[in-house]
Amino acid sequence: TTLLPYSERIKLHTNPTAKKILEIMDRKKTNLAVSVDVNTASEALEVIRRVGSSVCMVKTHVDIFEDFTESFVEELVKLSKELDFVIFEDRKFADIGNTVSLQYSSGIHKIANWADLTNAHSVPGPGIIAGLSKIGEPLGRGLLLLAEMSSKGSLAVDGYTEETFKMAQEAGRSFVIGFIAQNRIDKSDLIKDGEDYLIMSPGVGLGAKGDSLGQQYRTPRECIIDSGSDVIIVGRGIYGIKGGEQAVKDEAERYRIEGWKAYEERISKK
Ligand code: UP6
Repeated sequence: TTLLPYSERIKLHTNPTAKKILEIMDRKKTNLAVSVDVNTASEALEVIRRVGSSVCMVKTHVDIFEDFTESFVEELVKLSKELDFVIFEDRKFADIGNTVSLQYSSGIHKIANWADLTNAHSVPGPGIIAGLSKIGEPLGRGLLLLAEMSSKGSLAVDGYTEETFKMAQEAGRSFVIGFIAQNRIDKSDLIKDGEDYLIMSPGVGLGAKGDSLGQQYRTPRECIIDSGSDVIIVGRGIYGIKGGEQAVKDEAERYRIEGWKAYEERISKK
């Protein structure tokens, strides 16, 4: 389905979050997600106000914030409505079903209450999907499985990636809507008629090729055209840009335009 426009893939999904993501992408002409990995919730909100109109999704790691409160969540949800984006908490759950259902619904963060989308490692087996879906599916939330990672030396390759795809396929698409991956892992010989998955790729940058801790960057074009990703996820490349408020806003627009041009080129190959 990589050659289909996002708008034509909406009907291939039943999950409300998957539909919403594709609708926003089509409406705002953006396949950009910004990852706001800053130290405080207040800084994160400032970044979001600057980049919100350029993105389909804002990705958070709320366990990084020193000042997480319920009012952060209220403001984030308000901005998501005003600026029209989906909220993705990059929690990377990785435990047995019972534990993850508690981690997802409870604690300080109560992720299921406000995050449209979250993600999980497949390493514990299908119980992790069952545990999370018990909480998230009735709320219309979506889940991505991590099938590959952007970091050097990742063990999520080959058989692990293939088994992760199969695990998602067996769970059905009412809750699992896609993958964090570096490639189009839903290969044509595996995918069934009418099935569609969203592939979201972190490790995207127009400048540096990596960092000192194993991160590896590819350009938006490499992700979208060469690898067939649907959504590019950019963190430091956008919020870390020097030059103040306007520079962050401009950089988000630059990535949006790059990502959208690549997508238009991809679908024109039909
Ligand atoms: N992330 C990756 N690679 C993965 C999965 N997730 O980088 O395979 C997340 C990181 C970070 C963001 O946790 O929040 O994507 C990338 O940030 P960066 O653009 O600043 O490197």
